Amino acid sequence: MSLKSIAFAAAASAGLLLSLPAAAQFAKPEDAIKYRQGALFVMGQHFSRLGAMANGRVPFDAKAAQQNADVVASLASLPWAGFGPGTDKGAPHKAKAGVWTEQVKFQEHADKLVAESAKLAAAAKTGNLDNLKAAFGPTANSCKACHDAYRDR
Ligand code: ASC
Repeated sequence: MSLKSIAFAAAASAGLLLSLPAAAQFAKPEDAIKYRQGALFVMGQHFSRLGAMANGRVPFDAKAAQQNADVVASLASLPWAGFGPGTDKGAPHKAKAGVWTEQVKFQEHADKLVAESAKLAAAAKTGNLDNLKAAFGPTANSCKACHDAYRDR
């Protein structure tokens, strides 16, 4: 295979992934539901560890903060593909119908988390607790705003 055709194949498969309906990336709706729940769960675990530092419940560890924030920022863009059409059923979950009826607003919440968690990771990289604290609140608010609007209690 020539370099050119490899590049073409790579671009084509990237384009295909982007253009496929999200549900089509999963074998079945249950997989999409588990995927988004898994990504959100792992993110929550690492975000809580940051919260413990930001709120003074555990001592600040700059390296751990950076690692946790990097995980959050890396995972922040993942869950949303798991909310594609047809993934409102197939396994137990707490997502409200608005996820599928207000896709633009839901996506805005997702984008907000991606943006805030990128700032959080940049803040953690400075190794300064005050920077971490300043970036933690807005990120937590983006979690909470979406949960309030789109997650059942
Ligand atoms: C967390 C976590 C969330 C958010 C949210 C912020 O640690 O798991 O969902 O923070 O509680 O308000």
